[in-house]
Amino acid sequence: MRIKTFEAYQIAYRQSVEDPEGFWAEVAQQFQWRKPWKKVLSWNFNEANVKWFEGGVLNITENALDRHLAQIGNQPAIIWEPNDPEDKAVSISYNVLHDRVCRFANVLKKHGVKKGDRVCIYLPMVPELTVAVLACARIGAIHSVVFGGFSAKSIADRINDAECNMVITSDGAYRGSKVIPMKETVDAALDQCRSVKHVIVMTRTRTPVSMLKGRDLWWEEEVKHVDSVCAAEPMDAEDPLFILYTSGSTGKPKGVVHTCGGYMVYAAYTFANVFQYEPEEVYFCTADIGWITGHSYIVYGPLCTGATSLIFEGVPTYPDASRLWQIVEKHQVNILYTAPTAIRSLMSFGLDYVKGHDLSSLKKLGSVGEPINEEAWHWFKTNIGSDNCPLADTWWQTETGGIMISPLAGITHEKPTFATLPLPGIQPVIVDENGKEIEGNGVSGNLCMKFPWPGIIRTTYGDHERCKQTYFSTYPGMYFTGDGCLRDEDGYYRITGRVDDVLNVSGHRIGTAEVENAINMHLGVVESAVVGYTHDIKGQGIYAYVIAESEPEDAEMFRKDIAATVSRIIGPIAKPDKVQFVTGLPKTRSGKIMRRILRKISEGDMGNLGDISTLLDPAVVEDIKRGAL
Ligand code: 7RM
Repeated sequence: MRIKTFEAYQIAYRQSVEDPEGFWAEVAQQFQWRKPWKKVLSWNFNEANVKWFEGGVLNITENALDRHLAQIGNQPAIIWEPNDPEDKAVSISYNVLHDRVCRFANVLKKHGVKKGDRVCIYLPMVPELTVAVLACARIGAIHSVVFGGFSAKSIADRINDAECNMVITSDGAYRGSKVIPMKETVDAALDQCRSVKHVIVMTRTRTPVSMLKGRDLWWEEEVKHVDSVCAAEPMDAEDPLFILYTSGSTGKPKGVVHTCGGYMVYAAYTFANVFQYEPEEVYFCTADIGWITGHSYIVYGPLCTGATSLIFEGVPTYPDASRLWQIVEKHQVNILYTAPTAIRSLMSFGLDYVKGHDLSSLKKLGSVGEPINEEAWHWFKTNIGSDNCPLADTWWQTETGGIMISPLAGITHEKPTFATLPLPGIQPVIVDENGKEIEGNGVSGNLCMKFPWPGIIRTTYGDHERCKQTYFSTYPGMYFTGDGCLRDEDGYYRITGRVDDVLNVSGHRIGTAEVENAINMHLGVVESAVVGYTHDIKGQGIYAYVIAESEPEDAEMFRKDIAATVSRIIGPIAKPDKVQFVTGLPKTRSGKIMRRILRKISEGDMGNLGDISTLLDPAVVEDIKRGAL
């Protein structure tokens, strides 16, 4: 299962293409199953149907916890670094984590949560978040983690879509110098949710909260009164494990569903191989568990590998821009997995923040979330990795469950800005606009997958048709990623970014339609169009063109009101960076907004706007150009 040389990678890759079922069966055998599977794979991309390890029975927490207790029960499973560096870090062994997960699983059961029920988790980056996630998995409840930066309305939409009957949250959250009220936000969300029977509240900030009799429960109180034994629920390989909402080019975020067997195999296999994890290494992923990177590479992948996973509560710039390097030194971190936006931000503070920190424990680096530019790649490699750490630029998506295209650290030859080669089991194809495969090297186009892998999305919760439409209908017979890419002369892949209306702002995935809908909810807004533009630190910034009912008297104030509205409707991560008031939008005769033109203008690229012959009213474009920010 572990690949140690490039030749071994080539052999594994060939085998995975020639005999995918044989290949994945061998990988899956390394895990603990209650019952073996009957069929490794059945699939039909036209119907968006994929099943792995059918008939197999397992519980992922037995693989993440129980399986390790005899050998490494006393090894830290989690090291937790709090927001405030003066506060004490906490180390939680596999034994203790097992105990806490079982207890909390019993709390969930006691309050009526059953296999198949949906549980919404809205927590800061504290060990309890991992405990809550694993406790759900222990009893077969489907967790839906909502990132702590989302608004009450976003939480409500997600709770209602999945009809969650339980919410797990905290009184508040520490994030840098801020204290964020979490329970208050949940309370506001719950005004619009009827399915929720109980809310469990963990104490973090001692922020005053209103606890509703009969509904709300204190975490600390509840865990006192339960048993520490909780048998793991036997799960079919294709039973859902979790739902994670992610933005697309249209409509509200979709609930991406991953299932127990395939997801586990894929998350753990990719973790062990990409990072070449060795026993006792300390691994630090800076993502939030509210995103897929946190699910797969803070919780499930590392724990199913018996790794030590560091969880950081705060932000890289608090108390100052040296915080990550302090953490690396303090906990002797061996593997650091972070995002280009974090690297660019820390880069901008200068090397003084890096100097003076002993980073010699670092052995391997990783990057994820967006294309990494050449400057950031070299800065990370040289100044953080001292030019002797491999750097894995890992390309993947919420929908893929795990890393798809990436170097194996220290094994695959690297090229700056290239995600390099597909992992074993992954069969990428590049297609043109007509869906025709472009073969050979030195080509570019849209990135698709022509064969399933165990971590592939199974459905979008409650709406399978949407899953089919979004991922399997653009290019029939293939999974469409939404990304553009090129394959160079050596067959190496470089992902160039989204080709649809999805933005990537500081590694956060945001749909332009979502932001437009939020802006349009503001009083006095007639219509809006949102595009992404190149931003030095965030990767992309949000540029909104807004038609106001009447010319705003105080444009600056109106901009702030719009930002506040977006914050309220989606969350602060979706606030537009620029708002330009316009009198019209460039539309085709059939009424479609020509975003291509708006994108060019937002980049300051006014000269050549391309073909504008289908434009209804060219004068609109001249107006917008004149007012460009
Ligand atoms: C893991 C994650 C997915 C989108 C994806 C890409 C972009 C992610 C890279 C990347 C270039 C990378 N899941 N993306 N990693 N682009 N190189 N190494 O980010 O669902 O939130 O986003 O992110 O556009 O489609 S995600």
